[in-house]
Amino acid sequence: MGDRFFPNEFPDFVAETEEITQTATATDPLLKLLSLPYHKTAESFLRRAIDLKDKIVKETWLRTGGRVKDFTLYTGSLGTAYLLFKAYQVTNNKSDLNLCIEIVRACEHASRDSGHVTFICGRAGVCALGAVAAKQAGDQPLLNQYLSQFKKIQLPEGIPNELLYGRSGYLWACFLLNRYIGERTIPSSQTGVITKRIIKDGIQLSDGRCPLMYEWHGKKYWGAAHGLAGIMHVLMEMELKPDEQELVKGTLRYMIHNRFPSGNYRSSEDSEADRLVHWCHGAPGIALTLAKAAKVFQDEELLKAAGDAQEVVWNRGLLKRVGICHGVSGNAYVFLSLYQLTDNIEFLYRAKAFACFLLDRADNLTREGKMHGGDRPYSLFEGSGGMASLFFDMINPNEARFPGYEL
Ligand code: GSH
Repeated sequence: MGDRFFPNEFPDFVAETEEITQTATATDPLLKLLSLPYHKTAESFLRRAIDLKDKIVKETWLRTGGRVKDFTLYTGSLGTAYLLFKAYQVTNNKSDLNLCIEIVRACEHASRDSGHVTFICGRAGVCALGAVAAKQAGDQPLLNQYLSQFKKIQLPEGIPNELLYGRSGYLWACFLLNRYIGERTIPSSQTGVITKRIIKDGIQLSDGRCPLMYEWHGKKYWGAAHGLAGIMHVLMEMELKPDEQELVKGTLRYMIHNRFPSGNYRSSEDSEADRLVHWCHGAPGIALTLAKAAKVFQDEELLKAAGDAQEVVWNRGLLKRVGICHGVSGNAYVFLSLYQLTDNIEFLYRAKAFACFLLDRADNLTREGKMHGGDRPYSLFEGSGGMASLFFDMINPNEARFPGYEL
C-alpha cells in the first residue's frame, strides 16, 4: 500500500462561510462537506455513526447468535457494547443501552478465566463498563453485582505496568468507576498502592536520564499502548505528591527533549525509525498525554509540546487505516483533545477534516484496497467501531473522549 499515510492536502484552516461552500461545491465533495456549517456536517456524522453501529451489531452480535469468542474492548464484543453505550449517550435511545447491557453480560461469562485484568484487554473493562451501564439503566442489583466482581479481580504479581495488559490499564478502570459511579467507589488507599508500585518499578528501571522507565516484552516503549505515554496518562489521574509529580513531568520532558527532529516520537527507547504516527506508537498517543499534562500541571512547555505533536499528526496522520489504535479515527481525537484544552476553533476544524475524510473516502478507498479496514474490521480499536465512535463524538466535540484513554 506504499506510504503509510495519504498526503494531507487540506487547507490548514478554512472558516465556515457561504463563499467557501459555493467555491467548494464546484470542485471537491470532500471540501464541500468540510466547509458546511458544523451542525450540517454533524447531521451526516450522526447518520453514518448510527448506520455503522447497526452494521457492527449485526456482524459481531446478531450474526454470531450472541456468542462471544473475543470479549475484549480492543478487538472483541466489549468494543461493540462500548459503542452502544456511546450511541446511547448521544441519542438517548434506550434499546442501545439495553443491548449494551446484554452484550456485557455475555462478555462477563467469556472473561471469567481470562487472566487479563485491564480495561482495554481484560476483565476490568467488562466489570467496569457493566457497572457504568447498569447505573445508567438504574439497575442497582446489577450495578452491585459488577462492582463485587470488579473487586474480586486480583493483579498477578508479575504483570507489567503498561496500559493494555498491565497495572495502569487496571487503574484506568478504577478511575472510570470513580468518575461514573462515585468518587470513592474504588478507594484511594487501593489505587494508591498500585500507583506507588508503578512509580517504584519506574524508578528501578531508570538509568538516571529519564526519571521513570518501564519495559514490556523486553522493550522500553514510549507510546500510549505499551509505554511511557500510557502509564503517565494514568498516573496523572491520581493525586500525586510533589516529588511524584516531578517524576511524571521529568519523564515527559525527557521524551520531549529526545523526540525526533521531525517532531515525532520514537516507539521505544532504542528505535531510530521515524515511521509510526499512531495512537499506540508515536506522536498521537503522546499528544493526548501532553495535552492532559498541560492541563494538570498548568505548564507552558507541555502545552507547546502538545501543539507540536498535534502538528505531526496533522501532517502525517491521515493513515491508510480507519481505526483508533493505528488509524485516522484515533488521530482525529488528538485535535478534539487540543480543542477542548485551548478552545481554539482551528483544532476543531482539523478534527472535522479528518472525520470528513473518513466519511467521504474511507468506504471507497477500502473497497479499492488503498486503505485497510482492519484485521478485525468491526472492532473498536482496529476497525470501523473506532470510526463510528469518532462520528458519535463529533456531535458534541466538547464531550469527546478517546475510548479507554481519556476519562
Ligand atoms: N492487525 C492490525 C490491524 O488489522 O489493524 C495491524 C497491526 C498494527 O498496525 N499494529 C500496530 C503497529 O504499530 C501496533 S498495535 N504495528 C507496527 C508497524 O506497523 O510497524
